Amino acid sequence: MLRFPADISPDGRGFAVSFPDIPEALTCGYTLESACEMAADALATAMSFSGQAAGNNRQLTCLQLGQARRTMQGIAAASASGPCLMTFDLFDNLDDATPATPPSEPLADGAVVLRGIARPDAEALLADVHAITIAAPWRHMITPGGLKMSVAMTNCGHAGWVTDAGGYRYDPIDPLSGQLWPAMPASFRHLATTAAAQAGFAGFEPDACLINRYEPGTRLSLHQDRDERDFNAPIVSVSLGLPAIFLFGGMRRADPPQRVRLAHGDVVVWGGPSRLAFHGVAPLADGDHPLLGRLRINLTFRKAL
Ligand code: MD3
Ligand code: FE
Repeated sequence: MLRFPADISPDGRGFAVSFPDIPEALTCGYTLESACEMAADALATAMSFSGQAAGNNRQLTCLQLGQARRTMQGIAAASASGPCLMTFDLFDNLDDATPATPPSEPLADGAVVLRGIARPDAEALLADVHAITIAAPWRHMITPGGLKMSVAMTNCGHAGWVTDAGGYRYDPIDPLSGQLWPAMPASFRHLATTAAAQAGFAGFEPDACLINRYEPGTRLSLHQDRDERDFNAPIVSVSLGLPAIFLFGGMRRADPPQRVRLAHGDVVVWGGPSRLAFHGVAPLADGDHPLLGRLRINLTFRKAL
């Protein structure tokens, strides 16, 4: 029987979950449930991208993974609310326990996760994304260093974020079409302003939305968002489709990042001191989402101008 331990996270505020022999699957979460979900994702990623290098654990089937996640969620729901040290069996049958996902979690000073709040709007948002990509198609931009980004991007609003040999900037014109970027749909603006207000940023008026498309294996390396004029305005991010492990670092590139699972419908408001933190996205694990199949789409709302 495969066993794995749960422990108090290094910062003492949440939980850490690890698998024997799979160091990539060590994850921390604010709740045991989120730590377990992330561990299951990290395990899936390790299996998809690291082959069979490190032993039997990588040969778990997808079916077993689903079962593992349900079991871990069940244990999380059944456990006492305080941090505890424990070891449990991966395939214990605890499927009856229904975990309650907390509605919002403080991630860091100024950063708030609003779990699932975009779910009811997801279909409408995706229809709008589709319409935007007819006028402003997905493209893989080139970094100033000459590397092609693995994440495909487009924009809407009064300005779009672009990168090419000349550097990073916001441009009112899509360089691909020579036309203005498509207008920001009402569905986008409404979600962004509502989420910002819930997180304490009433009056946030985004003028730019960068739309990122991830396929399995694609990633966004650690960076800061510094191309906007006013760092006092927050950034609102909306995750749709396959879940991702978001890497949330500190003010220095070398600060070790927290791993935060962002799933379909999760909205995060990044303001205050977190606004200039280093952050990125770990290589996307493969999966099959009911609305988006093998894709993750992320919207980031910004006050750029
Ligand atoms: C924390 N996008 O587009 S969204 C980006 O999932 C970007 O596509 C990621 O980083 C994605 O620049 C992460 C979450 C996010 C966005 C902007 C931030 C977190 C942030 C800016 C400052 C701090
Ligand atoms: Fe960013």
